[in-house]
Amino acid sequence: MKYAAVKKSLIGIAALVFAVSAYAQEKIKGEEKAILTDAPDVPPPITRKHATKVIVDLETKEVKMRLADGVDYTFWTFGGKVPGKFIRIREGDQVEFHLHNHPSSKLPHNIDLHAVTGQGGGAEGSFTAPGHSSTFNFKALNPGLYVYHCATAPVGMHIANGMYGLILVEPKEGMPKVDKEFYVMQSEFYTKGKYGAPGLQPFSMTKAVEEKADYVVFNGNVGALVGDNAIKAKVGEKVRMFVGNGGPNLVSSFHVIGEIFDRVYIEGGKLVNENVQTTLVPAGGSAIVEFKLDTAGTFILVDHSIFRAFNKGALGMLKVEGEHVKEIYSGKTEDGIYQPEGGVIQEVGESAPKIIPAKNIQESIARGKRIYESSCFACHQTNGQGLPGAFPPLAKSDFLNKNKSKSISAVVHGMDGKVTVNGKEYDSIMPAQVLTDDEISNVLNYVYSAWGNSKKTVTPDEVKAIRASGRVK
Ligand code: HEC
Ligand SMILES: [Cu+2]
Repeated sequence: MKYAAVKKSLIGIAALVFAVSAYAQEKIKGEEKAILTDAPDVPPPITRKHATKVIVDLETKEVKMRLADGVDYTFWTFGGKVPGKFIRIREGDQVEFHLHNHPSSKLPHNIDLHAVTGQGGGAEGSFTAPGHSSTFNFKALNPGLYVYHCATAPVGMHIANGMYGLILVEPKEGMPKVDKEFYVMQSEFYTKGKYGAPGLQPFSMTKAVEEKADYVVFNGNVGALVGDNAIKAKVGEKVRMFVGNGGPNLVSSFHVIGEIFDRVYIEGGKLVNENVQTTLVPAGGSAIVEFKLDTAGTFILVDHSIFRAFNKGALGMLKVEGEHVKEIYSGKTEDGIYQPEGGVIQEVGESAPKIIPAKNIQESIARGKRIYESSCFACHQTNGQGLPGAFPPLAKSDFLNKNKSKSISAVVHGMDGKVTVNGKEYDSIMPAQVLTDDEISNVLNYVYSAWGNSKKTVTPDEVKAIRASGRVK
């Protein structure tokens, strides 16, 4: 080899070695403050092509907030809400983390980020007394979606009270573009009283140890993603959900009714599975699910351990606007009566949750809306418009607006036989609704207040009387 050629190839090797080491230890360029968001919002995708120094400021705070209608809880939080703020950084970033513990806190707190490589995941570097701040640094070595949580003793209690959130470490090459991103985190609460028991509920250590959760919820409270709080998207859009599970105990069988996950980043890592119905999200773990919206509708997020969804709060909604593509899903095309055994009568459940009555009509209507959106909308449709030939409308229904006691009776005792609503005849069956007197008064107050109806009011006592007297003919 001639001298020049040797020199050239040596330069080549040196350049290669430099390139490889630069890849392993990407240079930190610049500095920025992390944008943090509350669920269900997610900070914007990272567009920079280099690693940087990211400054994260997170505050721990103990706050009294709503857990369910009529039920409050003293949550311990990262950033004032449950789940804690969503943090988004890039692989290779150098993070300067500041944990501030609000002076009003009764306890010290810290943070263990599963995205951290190092003892305790940041826990002992961040142990912070009330009214103090701690700083520690870490390098984001592995891309993925990670849970963070408080790890101050008793750890279980700090987590059970709401101290968890998600941190996304985007891979260097970024993530594929989608139209909407959402932050959904499941967790459970263990309270002294049963589900729905009113007032400020203290934490129950006994139930937590026995793993007997009273509440299993998405985003920190019952109804956080229901009705007006539902997450929204349009037909044709691609959505991505960053799903976490704070536990403290239960694993989640995360499922969206009426959708199939096109892609799931299993356990929030790199491996992608396709065409998944239900994905397991471990306590202290995550998953990223993606799907394209092919037709309009209300898609229900659940933990498919299904009593958690319908009896403990693990239910959310994704409302998709746009075209109902009949070829993909026709909706009901026909309804006939089928009654081989002469019909079924449903009994009112004895263990129906006890909730303190609404304080005023506004509160009753607000509660009623949530009941409507879980108990009635499947038949009477989202805006009370009904379904021709099958379910009569409640919007501007002459029957409803004229016959208060018959309407109460329909909900309490069920209804069947021929009925004419707004000039159209229906001959179908409405099953008795498994709801308490309070709940029925709330839902009817909502129905009467909505969609141009007559604004009649219904009290729990009126419902009680009709429950006692039997079906109103
Ligand atoms: C499983 C489907 C179904 C569910 C769920 C349901 N309904 Fe009905 N509802 C019907 C049908 C069917 C009729 C008409 C029955 C008939 O043909 O006799 C009806 C009739 C009614 C009527 C009287 C007719 C009218 O349109 O004004 C009212 C009021 C009513 N429902 C309210 C409710 C409320 C409030 C809820 C929720 C708490 C509810 N329904 C849940 C199917 C349902
Ligand atoms: Cu804590």
